Amino acid sequence: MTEFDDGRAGERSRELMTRAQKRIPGGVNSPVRAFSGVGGHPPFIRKASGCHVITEDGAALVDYVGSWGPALIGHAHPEVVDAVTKAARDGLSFGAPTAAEVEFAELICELVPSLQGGMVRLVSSGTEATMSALRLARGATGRSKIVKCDGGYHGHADMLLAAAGSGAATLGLPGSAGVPENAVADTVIVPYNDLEAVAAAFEAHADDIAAIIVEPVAGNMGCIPPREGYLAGLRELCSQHGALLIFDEVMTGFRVALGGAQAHYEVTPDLTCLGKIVGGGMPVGAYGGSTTVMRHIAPLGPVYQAGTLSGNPLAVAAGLTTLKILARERPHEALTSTTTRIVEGIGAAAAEAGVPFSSHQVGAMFGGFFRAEAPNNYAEAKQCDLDAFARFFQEMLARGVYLAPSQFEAAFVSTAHDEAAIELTLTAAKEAFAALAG
Ligand code: HOZ
Repeated sequence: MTEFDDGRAGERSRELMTRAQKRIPGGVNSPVRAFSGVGGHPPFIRKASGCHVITEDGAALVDYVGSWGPALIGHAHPEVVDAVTKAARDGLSFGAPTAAEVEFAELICELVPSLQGGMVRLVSSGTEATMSALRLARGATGRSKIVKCDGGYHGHADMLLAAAGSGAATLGLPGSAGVPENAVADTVIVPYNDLEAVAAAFEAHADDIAAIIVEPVAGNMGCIPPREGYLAGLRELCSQHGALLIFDEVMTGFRVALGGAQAHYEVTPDLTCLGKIVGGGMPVGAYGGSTTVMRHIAPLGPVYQAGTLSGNPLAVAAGLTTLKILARERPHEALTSTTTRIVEGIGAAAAEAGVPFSSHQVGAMFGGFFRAEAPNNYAEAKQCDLDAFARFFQEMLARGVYLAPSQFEAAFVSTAHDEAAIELTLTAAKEAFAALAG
């Protein structure tokens, strides 16, 4: 080992990848993990603690993937691990109501502004949350069309795999094979941050739009914040036309503020989708809104949605404990300033090396772009120098910094990112940009 832990795949990771590729498509259980966007092989992760992941080759890496968002209070937080361990001793799954899920629902509804006085339904992933919220929106309005943004990613339900960001963007896929044309026939695509396009969609489809689903801060085309007035404009258009506004806060929920992006930007959606942090590292998703809308869901109403592992006691223990820690410690101001230091430090390193680079940050999420001007939508994000990103990614990994292996993903900071981690990151960034420029 050098001064930094070289995080590139060593012998053990390569060996595992060779075995994995024989039994798991592409060797991975989710496409971006295969490193197609950056080349080379992924390091396999043995364990994680605080702001570090430890690879099978023995390197300790400063982690900005954070399990793609959930690890806001660091990996393996002792309180969360204790809660899950205790819950496991009491039984892994009942498929029946529990006291803990009631407390969890109450706390979620207290923390997320648009759910105050409303209701929330627990599911097992972000994909399930968005898929169910859209079914609810269609059921509640009696309309069929949905509007989503170009480069927006809301999980892998058929109707949402059109012009999707994240893994689809990384692989350059405009859609997905296996999605019949009629599954996306009612999906209207608009550019992110473009209110006129949304107004035009309403004009074209008048009373047929059930909902607009949007990541209030786009996180799957890199991290791109809403332009001033964009979210408020969406709110207004939806109210005007009787459509529901759905915030996909799977990434932003509990991250950009305790109450998510809706608290940060003070815009109230009709439905909110949650995932990632809400599960504290376990598979949890949730969707909620006012009692009036949520009463359409079975068994109260005719919109069906169910799940054997929904409200699973281990998952609830992890999520509930994580939210209690956040509500108790209120770390968001400190998280934002840590993130700002990192973003500004990386930007300064790029400027010093003369590499065209820009960034966006909202709270504890950020994105760096190999483009002089930070993008405002997916079309602009696609203009980034992807080769430069891939080289930077590999240089950072070689110096012990684990970023998401795609220009079209966001970076996540946790409360466990300490002085040493920040220093290491910024030193690595200086060297990485110098290597790119040289
Ligand atoms: N699409 C996910 C992030 N935006 C990737 C999740 C994963 O590979 O675990």
